[in-house]
Amino acid sequence: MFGFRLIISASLIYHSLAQSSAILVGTPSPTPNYVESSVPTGTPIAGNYTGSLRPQIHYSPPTNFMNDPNGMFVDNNGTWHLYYQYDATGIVAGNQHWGHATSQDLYHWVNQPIALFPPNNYTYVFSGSAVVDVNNTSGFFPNQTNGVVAIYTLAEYPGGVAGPQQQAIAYSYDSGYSFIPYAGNPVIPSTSSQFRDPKVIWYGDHWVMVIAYAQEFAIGFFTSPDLKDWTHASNFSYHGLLGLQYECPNLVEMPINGTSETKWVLQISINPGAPLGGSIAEYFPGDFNGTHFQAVDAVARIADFGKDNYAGQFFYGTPAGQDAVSIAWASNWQYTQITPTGPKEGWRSSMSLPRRNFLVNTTRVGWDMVSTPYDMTPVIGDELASNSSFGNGTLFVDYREVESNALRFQVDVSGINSSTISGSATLNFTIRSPVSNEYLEGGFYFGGDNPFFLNRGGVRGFDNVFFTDKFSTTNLIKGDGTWSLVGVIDRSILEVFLDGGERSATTTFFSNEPLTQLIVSAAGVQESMTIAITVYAINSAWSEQANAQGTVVGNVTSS
Ligand SMILES: *[C@@H]1O[C@H](CO)[C@@H](O)[C@H](O)[C@H]1NC(C)=O
Ligand SMILES: *[C@@H]1O[C@H](CO)[C@@H](O)[C@H](O)[C@H]1NC(C)=O
Ligand SMILES: *[C@@H]1O[C@H](CO)[C@@H](O)[C@H](O)[C@H]1NC(C)=O
Ligand SMILES: *[C@@H]1O[C@H](CO)[C@@H](O)[C@H](O)[C@H]1NC(C)=O
Ligand SMILES: *[C@@H]1O[C@H](CO)[C@@H](O)[C@H](O)[C@H]1NC(C)=O
Ligand SMILES: *[C@@H]1O[C@H](CO)[C@@H](O)[C@H](O)[C@H]1NC(C)=O
Ligand SMILES: *[C@@H]1O[C@H](CO)[C@@H](O)[C@H](O)[C@H]1NC(C)=O
Ligand SMILES: *[C@@H]1O[C@H](CO)[C@@H](O)[C@H](O)[C@H]1NC(C)=O
Ligand SMILES: *[C@@H]1O[C@H](CO)[C@@H](O)[C@H](O)[C@H]1NC(C)=O
Ligand SMILES: *[C@@H]1O[C@H](CO)[C@@H](O)[C@H](O)[C@H]1NC(C)=O
Ligand SMILES: *[C@@H]1O[C@H](CO)[C@@H](O)[C@H](O)[C@H]1NC(C)=O
Ligand SMILES: CC(=O)N[C@H]1CO[C@H](CO)[C@@H](O)[C@@H]1O
Repeated sequence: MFGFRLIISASLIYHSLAQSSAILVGTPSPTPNYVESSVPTGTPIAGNYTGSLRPQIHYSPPTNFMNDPNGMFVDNNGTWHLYYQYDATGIVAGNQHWGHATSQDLYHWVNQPIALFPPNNYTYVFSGSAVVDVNNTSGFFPNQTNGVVAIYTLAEYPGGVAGPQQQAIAYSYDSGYSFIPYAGNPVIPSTSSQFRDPKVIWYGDHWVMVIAYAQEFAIGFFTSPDLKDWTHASNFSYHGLLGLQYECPNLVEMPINGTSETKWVLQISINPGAPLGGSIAEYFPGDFNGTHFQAVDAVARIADFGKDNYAGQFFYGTPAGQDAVSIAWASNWQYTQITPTGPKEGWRSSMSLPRRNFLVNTTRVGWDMVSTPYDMTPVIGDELASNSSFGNGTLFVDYREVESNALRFQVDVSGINSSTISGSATLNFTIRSPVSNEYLEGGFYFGGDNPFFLNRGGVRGFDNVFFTDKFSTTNLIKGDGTWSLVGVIDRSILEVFLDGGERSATTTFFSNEPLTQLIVSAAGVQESMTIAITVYAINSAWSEQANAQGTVVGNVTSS
C-alpha cells in the first residue's frame, strides 16, 4: 500500500469522515469497528460489469477504487479468498478498507461484503495478509480448524497528517467472511509512519512475517508462536532497485521446475521510482532458515516487463512443492487515479490474471521465476481460428461477435535455426478497432538478440505523460529451437507470456472503441520452422452473474 500522503489531501479525509457516523457491526468485540453511514456492512456492493472497459475475467471492484491485493488464502474447501485495498466511498485512493471476493477457479469471483473496517475515524486499514490457524496457535479458535487470522497495517492520519503505521490482527470464525478485531491490537506497535504491509507464512513450527520499513529500504523478518507476540529476527536491507520506497514484501517457497526441490523467493514492490516509472516488483531467489533470508546473488530480477503489475501477493495455503499462485494489482501509481474507467464507468483498477509460478535455472542469467496463467479452462470459449502450418503471411480474426470482447491467442514455434535466421524474421500481432483505427501491437524478432516489443501507443482513450506506451524485453531462443507466445486480451488489459512464461508483461490500455480484430503476421520464416496458432474466445465470468438489469449483486445471502 502506497504511503499516500502525496495524493490524499487532508480536506478529502475530513470530508469523508465528517459525513459519517460510528456504529458497531458483526459480533460485539472489545475493539469496535468504525463504519461510515455510506459504507455498507453485511452485504456486498452491487456492480455493473458491462462497460466496454471492464475486464471480463480479471477481477475488478464493483464500484470505486481498488489497489493492492490483500489477505490472499485458499481455504480447506478449495475456495480462493481475495481481499483488496478498497476505497469504498471514492474513485481515488483514500478511505481504505479491505474489500473481499471469493472464487472456486480464480476467474469467476463472487463479491462479498467488505471484510475489514477501520477502528476509528482517523485510521485506515492498509495492506496485509491472512492465514488459516489450523492448530489454534492463536487461541482464538476453540472449536474449529478453519479459523482465519488477518494481519494488516493500521495507518493513522490524525488531522489528515500521516501518523503511526502499526500492525494489527483480526480473527474470523466463518472462514474469512467476517472478522473481529483483536482486543490486544496493535500486535506490533510503532511510531513510524512508514512501516507496513505484513505478509505472514507458517515455517515448520512458527509464524514468519515479512514487512516493509518502506523508506529505510529494509524488509523486516519477525517470528511468532501465536500471531500475537512478534519478535524481530532479521532485516534484508538495501538490495536491488530501491526506487523511493519498498512495499508489499512476500516470502514464498517455490518449486524448481522438473525437480522435487524448492527454493525461497523474496519479492519486493517498489514505488515510486521504478525504472519504467512509478511502480514495479522485483524478486530475489534465495535460501531461508526460519529467521534469515539469503539471496543467491546480488541481482535485481523483475518479474514483469510491463508497467501494470504491482503489489503482487502469493496465496497462503497452497501446498509447498506445488506452483505458487499469485495475483498482482494491474496498475501503476503514476496514473491509476486518473484513468478513464473512473468517469466513464465508476470503477478503477483490476487485478492481473492469476498466475502459477515456479523457478528455472536458465543459461546466462541463472534463476528465473516463470509465471503462466492459472488453468484457464473454466473461461475458454469457442475456437475462433487454428492454423498448424502458418508461414509468411497473415492470419485475420474478426471477433466482434464475441460478447466478452476477450480473447486468448497462442503461437507455438519450433524448428528455429538461430544461426542462420534472418535478422528481419518477425512474428507480430495487432489488435485493432476498424471503427476508430486504434490498435495495440506486439512482436518478436527471431534473429539478433531476440527482442520482443509491446506498443499501446495506438490506443487513444487516455493520454498522460506518465502513461508511457512502449515496452520491450529479450527472450533468447533456446537450443531446442522453440519459442512460444500466449496473449490474453480482456477489454482494457493485455497480458503476454513468452516461452511458457519465462517473460511476461501486464499492460492496461483504454480505447475509445472496442478492439475487435486480431491480426497475426510473420515474415522471414525458415523452411525448417513450424508455426502453430490457436485463437479462442473467452467467456465472461461476470455476465452469467448479472441480473436482468445487468447488475452483479454478489453474495447477498450472507448476514
Ligand atoms: C472523530 O471522532 C471524534 C470522537 O470519536 C470526534 O470528536 C471527531 O469530531 C470526529 N472527527 C470527524 C472528522 O468526524
Ligand atoms: C451499466 O453500464 C453500462 C455501460 O457504462 C451502461 O450503459 C448501463 O446503463 C449500466 N447499467 C445500469 C443498470 O446502470
Ligand atoms: C467447508 O468444509 C467444511 C468441513 O469440511 C464444511 O462444514 C463447510 O460447510 C464447508 N463450507 C463451504 C462454504 O462449503
Ligand atoms: C499444525 O500442527 C502440525 C502437527 O504439530 C504441524 O505439523 C503443522 O506444521 C502445524 N501447522 C500450522 C499451520 O500450525
Ligand atoms: C484453542 O485455544 C484456546 C485458548 O488457548 C483454548 O481454550 C482451546 O481449548 C483451544 N482449542 C483447541 C482445540 O486446542
Ligand atoms: C519445466 O519442466 C517441464 C518438464 O520437465 C518442461 O517441459 C518445461 O519446458 C519446463 N519449463 C521451463 C520454463 O523451463
Ligand atoms: C539462520 O541463519 C542465520 C544467519 O546465517 C544464523 O545466524 C542462524 O543461526 C540460522 N538459524 C538456523 C536455525 O539455522
Ligand atoms: C543456477 O544457475 C547459476 C547460473 O548459471 C549457477 O551458478 C548455479 O550453480 C545454478 N544452480 C543450480 C542449483 O543448478
Ligand atoms: C513486425 O513489426 C516490426 C516493427 O514494426 C516491423 O519492422 C516488421 O516488419 C513487422 N513484421 C511483420 C511480419 O509484420
Ligand atoms: C518466407 O519468406 C522468406 C523470404 O522473406 C523466404 O526465404 C522463406 O523461404 C519463406 N518461408 C516459407 C516457409 O515460405
Ligand atoms: C456467502 O457468505 C457466507 C458467509 O456469510 C458463506 O458461508 C457462503 O459460502 C457465501 N456464498 C457464496 C456463494 O459465496
Ligand atoms: C463452528 C462453531 O461452532 N463456531 C463457534 C466457535 O466458537 C466461537 C466462540 O465461542 C463461536 O462464536 C462460533 O460460532
